[in-house]
Amino acid sequence: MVDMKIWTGRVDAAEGEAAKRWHQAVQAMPENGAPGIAIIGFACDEGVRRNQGRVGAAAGPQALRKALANLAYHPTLPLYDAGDVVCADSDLAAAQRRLGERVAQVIAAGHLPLVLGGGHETAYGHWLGLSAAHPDKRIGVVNFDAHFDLREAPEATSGTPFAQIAADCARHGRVFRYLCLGVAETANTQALFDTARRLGAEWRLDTDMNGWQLADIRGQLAEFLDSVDVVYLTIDLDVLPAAQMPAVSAPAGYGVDIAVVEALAGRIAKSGKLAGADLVEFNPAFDIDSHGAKAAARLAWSLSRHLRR
Ligand SMILES: [Mn+2]
Repeated sequence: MVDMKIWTGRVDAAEGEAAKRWHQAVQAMPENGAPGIAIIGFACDEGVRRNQGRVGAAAGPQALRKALANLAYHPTLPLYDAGDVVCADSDLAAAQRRLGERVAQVIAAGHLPLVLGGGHETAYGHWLGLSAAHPDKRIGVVNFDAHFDLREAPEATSGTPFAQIAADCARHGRVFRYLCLGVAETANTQALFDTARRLGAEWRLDTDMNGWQLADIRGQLAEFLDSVDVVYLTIDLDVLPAAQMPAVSAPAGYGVDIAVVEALAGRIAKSGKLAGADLVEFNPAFDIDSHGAKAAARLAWSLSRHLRR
C-alpha cells in the first residue's frame, strides 16, 4: 500500500481545474493505469554510511515528495507514486535487488521510473531493474556528479555503483557506456581518473560545464545519446554548487549550475530514449530553509515536463 498522506498542500479551489498542484495530480500507483511517470523512493543511506559520508539520505524520498507536493502542476504524463523501497537493516545488496524489482515492475506496467534516493547506491539497484527490463539494448548511463563513483572497494557503497555496473556489463557481455558530467578534480584522485580511462568512460570536468560551454556540452551529449539505445539518467545532487544544494553528504565548492543541469537533463528527457531517471544523495538534515529541497524538486519537476512518450 502506498501512503499518500504526504501529498498535501495549498488548494486554489476558486481558480478552477487548471489551478492544480502536484499533490492534486499524483495518484497512488494503480493496477492498470495509462503510461505515466512512477515515483519510487529508495529510503537508504547504508551506502553513504559505508562510504564514510554524512548519513540522512534515507529521509530523502519523503522530503522530496513534500517539496514536490506544492509545485504548480502543468500537463505531464500521469504521475504515480509507487511507494518506497526501504533498506531497514544493513543488507544493502538485498535492498538494491528489491529496488531493481520495483523498477522492472513499473517498466513492465508501461511507466517510466523516477527514483528518489537514497545515497548513490540507488544507482546500482536502479540499474538492476533497467538491465532486466532491457536485456538486449545498449543502455547508456549519464551521471551528473562531482564524483565518478567508480571506487574499488571490498563492499558496495555509495561510491561504487558505476564500478558495479561496469562489472555487471562485463559479466553479461553488455557494453558499458558511461558519461559522467561535472567531475571535480578536487574530489576524485588520479587513481579514479585512471579507472575511468580503463573502463572507457567519458566525462566532463565541472570547469567545462558552465553556461557559456553549453553548445559544446550538447554536442558531446548528442553523440553519446546517438551511440546507445536507451538512457539511464542519474543526478547526484552534489553536482550542484553548495549554495544551491547544501543538503548532501558532500557539498561542492564549485559545482555545476542548476540551469545547466536542467537544460541538459531536459535534452535527455526529450530524446525519447530515457528509460529511467533518479535524483540521489538528498539529505534533508543538512538543508538550509529548504533551499536544497526546492532545487531538487525543481529538477524532478522539470524532467516530468519534458517527458514525452
Ligand atoms: Mn555520486
